[in-house]
Amino acid sequence: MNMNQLLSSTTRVRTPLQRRLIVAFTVAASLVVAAPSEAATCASLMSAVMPDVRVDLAQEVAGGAFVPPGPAPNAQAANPYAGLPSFCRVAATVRPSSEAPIGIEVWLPVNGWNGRLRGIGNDGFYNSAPVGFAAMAAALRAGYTAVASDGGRQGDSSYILRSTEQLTNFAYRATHEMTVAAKALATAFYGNGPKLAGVAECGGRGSIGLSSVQRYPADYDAVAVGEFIGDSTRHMANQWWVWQALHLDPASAIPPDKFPMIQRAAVAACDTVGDGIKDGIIGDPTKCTFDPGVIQCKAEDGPDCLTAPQVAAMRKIYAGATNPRTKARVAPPLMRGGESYWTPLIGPNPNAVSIAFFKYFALRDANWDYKTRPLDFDTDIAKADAQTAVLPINVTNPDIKAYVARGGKLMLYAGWGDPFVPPGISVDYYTKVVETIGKKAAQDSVRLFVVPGMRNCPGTGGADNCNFDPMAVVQQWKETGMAPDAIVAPHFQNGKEVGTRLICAYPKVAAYKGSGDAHEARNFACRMP
Ligand SMILES: [Ca+2]
Repeated sequence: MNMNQLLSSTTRVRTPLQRRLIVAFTVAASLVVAAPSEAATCASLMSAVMPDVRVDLAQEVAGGAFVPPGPAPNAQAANPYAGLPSFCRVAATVRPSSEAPIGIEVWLPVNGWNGRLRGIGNDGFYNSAPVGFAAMAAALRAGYTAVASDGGRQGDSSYILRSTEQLTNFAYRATHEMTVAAKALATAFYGNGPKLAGVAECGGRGSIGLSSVQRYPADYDAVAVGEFIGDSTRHMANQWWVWQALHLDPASAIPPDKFPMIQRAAVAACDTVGDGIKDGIIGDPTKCTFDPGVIQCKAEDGPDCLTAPQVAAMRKIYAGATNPRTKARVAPPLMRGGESYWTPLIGPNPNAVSIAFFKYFALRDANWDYKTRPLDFDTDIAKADAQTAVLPINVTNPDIKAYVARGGKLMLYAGWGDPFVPPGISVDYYTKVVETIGKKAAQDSVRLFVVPGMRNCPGTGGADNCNFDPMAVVQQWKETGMAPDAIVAPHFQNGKEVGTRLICAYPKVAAYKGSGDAHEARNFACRMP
């Protein structure tokens, strides 16, 4: 297939970003390999002097020789370190405060550095997590100098009650410190610093991109954040809203095997909404008003219908978390058309992270028991909003003027099918950013892509997915100056490639042109809804 044919005729230059990804903007990709001027040896980085930083290890690792600390990986699993190119490994400890050290790792390719730095996030929102070695290995393999941290906090979420310093580390300081150190080490090792610093993370790790953009605008130049975890209060509130709608009254519980049936009914009602074609995907679920009353059981309960209390629960979930006193919206809802993805949220027990969030971050009450005192969507949300422990974790500041003024690019993306974080949270943040920095600056520097049918992060797995590389998209944008207004990505269903999809920058929606194969992106155009 000629991928160039997939782009609209208005696109001037068509160059694949990677094997099968095309972005609808002009690209002039050239891989510039940094030419070291006064390079240092790896071992000499042991004596690198940086404020509050102690270098613990600076060692060249031969190609294929890296073995991560800890127990040996499962022999059956793919080894992410197999055949890794040789690199200079630096491990260091940053001590911005005596009680909360931050462990960092910086991996610098010995040969073939692409001249760029890639920051890797940490998974320790709930329980502390080690440095993400596998993600570092993937970045190194692609030619980047990679940097990651251990988050600078220890143990489970109860640390919030004990250590403001650790919270500060995890919320933003660890990312900033590791980035400053990595740039200094790259400059020392290669003789010149990175020409571009990028972050592309999906899910919990994505907060490193947003904390940098909002608080340290000079740290990164190209940031892609998927499945916005930047407003934990809203996204955790929605998880409680869903759970309480289904489980406060046992009659409301809906067996998991009914959710695919609910999704089929929603898609049948709204398949042509937004995209104008019956292809099993709701193109614009914000315009879908499917009411679950149409699948209410006429007589007895059965696998293909919902009881009256189950219908009421679904109506609540679709409406979204609401303050019972003021009727104001607390959080955006999960969207129609993604119900079969909701399995992690609908079971008998609430998500452990949502328990930890309200117990430790928001209510600061280690004894809070949701079984005896359900979450109150008036007073408890007010408490969360006033809770200073939550504020640094919630990276919701829409004022990113300093970041865009120095040329930084921000790409946000989400899936309309996301069961964990309502995609409306990304839409809300994007909308506030545009209002705050102005349409012109946003047009130059910010994009949001919300992918129909996608669960949360791009890839090849799941019932429906699009496989695009956000790092490649935002990096090309920064390096060429041409903003991506659409992405053409390989489309996967149940792990099988079925064609290509056009993904439009919000608020535009990919609409079928009226003829041709619905599995081909070229038969769609981006239109205002
Ligand atoms: Ca459709």
